[in-house]
Amino acid sequence: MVSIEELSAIASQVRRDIIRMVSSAACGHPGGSLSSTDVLTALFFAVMEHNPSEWKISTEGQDAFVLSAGHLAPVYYSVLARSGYFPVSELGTLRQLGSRLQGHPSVSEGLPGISLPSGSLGQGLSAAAGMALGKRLSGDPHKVYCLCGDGESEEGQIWEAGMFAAHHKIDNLIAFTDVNGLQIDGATDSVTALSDLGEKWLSFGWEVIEADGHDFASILDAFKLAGSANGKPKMILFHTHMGQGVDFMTDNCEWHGKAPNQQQSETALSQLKETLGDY
Ligand SMILES: Cc1ncc(C[n+]2csc(CCOP(=O)(O)OP(=O)(O)O)c2C)c(N)n1
Ligand SMILES: [Mg+2]
Repeated sequence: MVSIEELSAIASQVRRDIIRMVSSAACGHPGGSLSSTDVLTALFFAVMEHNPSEWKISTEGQDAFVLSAGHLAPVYYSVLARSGYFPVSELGTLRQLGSRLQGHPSVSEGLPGISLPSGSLGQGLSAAAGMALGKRLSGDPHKVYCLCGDGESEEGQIWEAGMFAAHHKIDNLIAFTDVNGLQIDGATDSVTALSDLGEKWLSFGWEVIEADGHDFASILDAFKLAGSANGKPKMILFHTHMGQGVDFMTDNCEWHGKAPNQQQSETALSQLKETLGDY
């Protein structure tokens, strides 16, 4: 079992990866990648049943993960590489022509660990619901995890998936939302208010769990609670801060989709401990 100290060390390295990748690509999405780092680190290193060396695109026989908020590709690529899906050195190719690490996850390049392309917001949760139903129908007892953004939850298709999953009692679907309160254009409340997101999911027939997305004990408890087969799909609302770990990016939506320059990158890296070695 991975300890909370180990998870925190991995998360620090993942945050360094994100800064270095986005900075060398000179574009990309650091803000939401940093807000969802602790949750994805816990998921990939302490929660999901997965075996990178035996992974196949069908995800058969393993838990599956879908990044519905596809712009969070940097954190996704880092946790995949650090889990052993592909060489960590490949992180340096983010957004380069011909790279397997496109700006948004793509399956055509054959990057291990990615079973679904995403980036057009709202679609991933529908696909995850279908994948979870498929696992149930084929007798695969594994779960499907899906990360949504709170700004992404302003998309209508999210709620269509919500109705579908509740109707079909897809209880092996564990969705979670990075509730950082911000999106590309500012506060989610000022763009299209989500009001009480927990009440909304409850009214759609989902089990709702709320947790602190920067506290590993709270994150692990939430995933454990979400593991029960009670006939309901699960939505965990992880309360987070955009840009977490880097002081000048924290709670600032300017960093939703902008790369730090060299000096900003050095400042950011000086605030994040190197724990597993840079790529
Ligand atoms: C269908 C669709 N509409 C618009 C966009 C452009 N877009 C990319 S990210 C984003 C905001 C997403 O907000 P959130 O999910 O909260 O992510 P965060 O800013 O927290 O990283 C938007 C509008 C898109 N990718 N897909
Ligand atoms: Mg957001």
